[in-house]
Amino acid sequence: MFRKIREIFSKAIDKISEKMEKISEERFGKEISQEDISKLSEELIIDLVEADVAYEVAENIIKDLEKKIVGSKIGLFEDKKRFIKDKFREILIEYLKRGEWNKDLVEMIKNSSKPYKILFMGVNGVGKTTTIAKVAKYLRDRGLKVLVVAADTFRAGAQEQLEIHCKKLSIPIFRGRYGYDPAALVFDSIKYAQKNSFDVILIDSAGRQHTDIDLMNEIKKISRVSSPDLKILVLDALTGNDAVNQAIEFDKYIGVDGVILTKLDADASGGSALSIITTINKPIIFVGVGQKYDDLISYKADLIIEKIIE
Ligand SMILES: Nc1nc2c(ncn2[C@@H]2O[C@H](COP(=O)(O)OP(=O)(O)OP(=O)(O)O)[C@@H](O)[C@H]2O)c(=O)[nH]1
Ligand SMILES: [Mg+2]
Repeated sequence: MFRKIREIFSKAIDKISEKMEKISEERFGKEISQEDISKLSEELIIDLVEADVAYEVAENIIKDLEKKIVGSKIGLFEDKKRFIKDKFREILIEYLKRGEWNKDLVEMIKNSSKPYKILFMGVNGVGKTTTIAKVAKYLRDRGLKVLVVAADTFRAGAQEQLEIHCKKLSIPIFRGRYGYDPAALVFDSIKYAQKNSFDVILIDSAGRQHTDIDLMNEIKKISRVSSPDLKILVLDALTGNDAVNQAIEFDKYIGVDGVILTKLDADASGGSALSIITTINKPIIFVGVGQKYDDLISYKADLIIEKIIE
């Protein structure tokens, strides 16, 4: 997780602080100029882009760094490494905080009328079904009565896949026939949940490309019929910058309240995750960090920064 990005920042911190050490010795009491660091800045942008950070994100990070250090005077005895590290940390924390949700899902569900409805959507294979199983366990373990709704009536095996998860977790599932209108199935499931006083229903939907108008209209219909309390877009950290387009399109069609970013554990570089978090302009509710049910954590900027800056 974030291994490559961590190496890049660590190398950059070393190089920039060495340069500052030299400057403080050679030109004691002088300010750091743009010229002093422009070559190192360029190198860092290239390294970040090669590690899948979107160009604009890399450029913005560097610009912010330059703003913070150009013009500053570095004392001979000051700890330069500490100084640069702190600057990077300040910048990245500000970027990563943009993704924080700052809400308590369990409290939201408890304080809402029953059932609280959560719709999960996203492109094929991003991890919707697995994530639903994780969220179902998370909520059940916190005392809520959870119903999982298998509204993927399209892909062969989709219902059974979810059913296997639910069996393992002893969580009830609402199923339908393949080929059945998913919007109608969701409508039925809500009535069932009301009758049986479930606190929350988690609706799994079929994977769909954000460019497929028919399927986007279908999810729009599911959303209209069920009027979810929370619409979650599941994004795969490995998708790279296309995830940003997915977020824009799903938001345009259906509206996205929050994101779950999966497969952070499989993203050795971390560059694409960093770009996604800082550019989609949506809160990240959870991140997926593995294939086990407990591999789901609430997103916090502090948690990510620890992985990026040693
Ligand atoms: N390493 C890792 N793998 C994950 C994570 N989340 C999901 N996966 C894996 O990603 C693959 C696809 O997961 P699914 O849950 O079937 O994805 P989906 O979005 O429901 O797929 P469709 O219904 O076909 O669109 C599975 O092999 C999961 O185990 C994660 O956080 N980390
Ligand atoms: Mg699925």
